[in-house]
Amino acid sequence: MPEAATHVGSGKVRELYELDGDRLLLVASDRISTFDVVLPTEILDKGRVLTGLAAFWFARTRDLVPNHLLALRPDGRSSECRRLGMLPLECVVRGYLTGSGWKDYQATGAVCGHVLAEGLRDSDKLPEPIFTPSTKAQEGHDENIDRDRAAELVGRERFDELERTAIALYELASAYAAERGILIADTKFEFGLDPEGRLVLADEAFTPDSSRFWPADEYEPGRPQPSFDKQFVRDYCETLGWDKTAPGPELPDEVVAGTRARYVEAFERLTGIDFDDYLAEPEVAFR
Ligand code: PZK
Repeated sequence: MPEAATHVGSGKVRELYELDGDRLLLVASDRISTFDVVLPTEILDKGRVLTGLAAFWFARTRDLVPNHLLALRPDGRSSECRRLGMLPLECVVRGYLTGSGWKDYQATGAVCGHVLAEGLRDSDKLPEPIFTPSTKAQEGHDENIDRDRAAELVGRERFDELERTAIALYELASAYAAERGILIADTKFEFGLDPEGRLVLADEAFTPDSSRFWPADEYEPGRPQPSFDKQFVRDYCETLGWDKTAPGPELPDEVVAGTRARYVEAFERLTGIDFDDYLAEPEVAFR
């Protein structure tokens, strides 16, 4: 890198650097997490798949909401982004009932204040997608909150705008993905504000790390669904009797290869772009 970049943050598998006063560099590694633990074995090109997928969705949703992406770097895993004032909400949209939504529903019949019909099963499709914001936890899991609490954090008008925007994004992407054999069960967005106070989509969008991708041809409500991308890793880990605390296990070559193939398959199905073409010229792929 010609310019000096100060490290300003870490996600589980991504790093964030400051380029200058108004630009950040988001770098996606090939690390993979399962059961909330980052494993010691990397999945070759996973960071490039996720970076390319996010760039694809940013291009496809720019008429709905502006986003922070300025440019992809030639390495295919680094994105130059506009620096924003981030809003303190994880903006989750659920089209299917699973994960913490399923847990909350079983305990209370509701998710983040959305009272749902009785008798729903794990992984059932919801009649309408619901906006279920959570707060960013410093460590551990984000905490689901109800609409009033979320509106306190960002203001009522901004909350309404976030809800409308997040649902519209989900409807666009989930319909598109479903036609290509991938169900997006739920997804998480992060938004920020530009200096004029306009809402801007930040972070990543509709990647398998920010969303649950399910293979449509195996969808069967009433049980947990296989993960489109991580199921080989989970299945392998389940054979080990691993207690799911760090450090996680090394993955054998077949599991790495099968998992890489699933990431590449998701990329190609969703974008319609040959992954090798993306690798050759990342910045050209989505023009
Ligand atoms: C920002 N994060 C979380 C994500 C990390 C950390 N465009 C932006 N402007 C200002 N801040 C952020 C962003 C974005 N995106 C995002 N923390 C700050 C995060 C990924 C990796 F290390």
